[in-house]
Amino acid sequence: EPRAAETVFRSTLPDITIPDHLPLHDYVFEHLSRRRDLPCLIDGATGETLTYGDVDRLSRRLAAGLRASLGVRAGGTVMLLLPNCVEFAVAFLACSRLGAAATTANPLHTPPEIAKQAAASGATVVITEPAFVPKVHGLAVVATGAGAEGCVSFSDLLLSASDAADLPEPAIIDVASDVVALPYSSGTTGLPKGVMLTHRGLVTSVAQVVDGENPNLHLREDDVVLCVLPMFHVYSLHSILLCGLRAGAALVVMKRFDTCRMLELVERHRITVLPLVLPIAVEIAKADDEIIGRHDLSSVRMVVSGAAPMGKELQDILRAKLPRAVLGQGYGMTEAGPVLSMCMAFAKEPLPVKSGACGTVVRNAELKIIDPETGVSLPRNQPGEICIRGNQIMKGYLNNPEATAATIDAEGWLHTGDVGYVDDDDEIFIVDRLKELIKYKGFQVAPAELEAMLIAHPDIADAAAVPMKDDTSGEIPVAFVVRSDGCEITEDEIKQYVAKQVVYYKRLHKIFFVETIPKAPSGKILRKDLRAKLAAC
Ligand code: AYL
Repeated sequence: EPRAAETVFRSTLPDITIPDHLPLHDYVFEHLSRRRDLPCLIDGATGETLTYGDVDRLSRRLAAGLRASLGVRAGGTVMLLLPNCVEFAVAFLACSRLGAAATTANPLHTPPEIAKQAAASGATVVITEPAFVPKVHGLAVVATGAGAEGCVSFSDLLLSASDAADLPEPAIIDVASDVVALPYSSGTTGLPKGVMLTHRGLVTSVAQVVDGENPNLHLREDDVVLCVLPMFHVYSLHSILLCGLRAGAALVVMKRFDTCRMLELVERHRITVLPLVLPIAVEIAKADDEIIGRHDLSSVRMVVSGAAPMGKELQDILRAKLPRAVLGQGYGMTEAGPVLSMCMAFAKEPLPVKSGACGTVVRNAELKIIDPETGVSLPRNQPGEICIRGNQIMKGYLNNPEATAATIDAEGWLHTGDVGYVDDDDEIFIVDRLKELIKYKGFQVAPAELEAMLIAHPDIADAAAVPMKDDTSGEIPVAFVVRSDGCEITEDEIKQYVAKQVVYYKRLHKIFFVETIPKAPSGKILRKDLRAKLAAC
């Protein structure tokens, strides 16, 4: 029986030609010959600047060193356990050159969290800072900086290859299937899984945003982009590092966020593009006009927000503080490659946008909104599950065909678990989330991970972790807990028990003791009921 025509939304910009033969590093450095002397990475702490030529050379040398000293080869996996630093960028590009995958992780993760990802990803080498070396076990460790005993030194690896040395023989990369980045994400359900992003996938996603005659996100060679969002997260990896390099912009790399430091750097380097997340936007909004007034922020022409919803009120406050800047959102999901939509006010030929919208679907992609019950595609202005299709989406979850099949359907549509609609001007508004994910300051917290931990405690009979709305963090993780018979475990004890095992952003902020956890006959937790309970209190 023929199916009714689907309502498919496309970019209002025409499709572009996207290279489908270049590995990621060759794609971002495609224009290197005329950019060798342009600034590429600026260390925010020291002001030290690496040019495009420097970054190209260092990444070649590191690749040669990783191959010669640590046996990293095509098909291998390297874990990057680094805060923002220029070494991150060099290491990521070196892995790309080798045909190896970089699995990125937050260095503040606990040793068990790191061990889990290292084992699941198949990483054989980890690149980290001396301070985090004690957290890593069972892998070869490369340490940046000085003074890490028993490790291979990052700078020695750079020195082991001569300046002239290209790779002895370039790695053979199959751009359509070889994985270059392997971030971890829990997707719509369950525990974190390795998201396989291929060379072609990331090239496509970067091109969709910054390439073409009228790029959707217009970055230029004279732009200076603040890189304070962590590059181990796909938002910064894609939309700052890779988009910035492709466009030939300079990136000011900042290790830790601090409002005053950030304002200083904006003034000193004449930063033009500020990619932010909600908590940073809140800090700027809260900052005294007196402090803001002390700095010349007139260079900022674009403020990009992504990774979590940002309300209209906050956008309005920010707009007043940075009157020369265009403000807008990008919408992404690790599995989607990552960007689904980008604000059209950032285009070379900008269009007006509405507050609260999170962009228009990127070029060379299809987006549809489906009724979550029936799967039927919906017309404009009707909310439903957002689905996307195109070469940019993930290849799948590593070693997990079931989870892959539950996320990408037989026709190639990736189901996001986000609820939204497309309005009359093709702008996308996200209004709800079907998936269980909790988003704290843009970071993912997988309820399944917290629930497994809670249920493992002998005094806890059952538990459910859910998001609670929060003005500065977006959402905070909280839990409903059923105590085991006769047990008196307290809220504080439970919070402590979890806090000891997880990175700071997964900590539980509140515990609600209940008699039972509401569940469907299938055993699935009725998270909507719990979220409704929270909204009422
Ligand atoms: P993940 N508004 C509302 N929710 C959002 C938005 C947004 N602008 N962006 C992301 N989300 C939520 O995998 C949404 O629920 O990727 C989505 O499914 O950690 C989930 O976060 C995905 O979380 C960009 C802009 C990348 C954003 C990103 C997203 C990275 C977060 C590149 O330029």
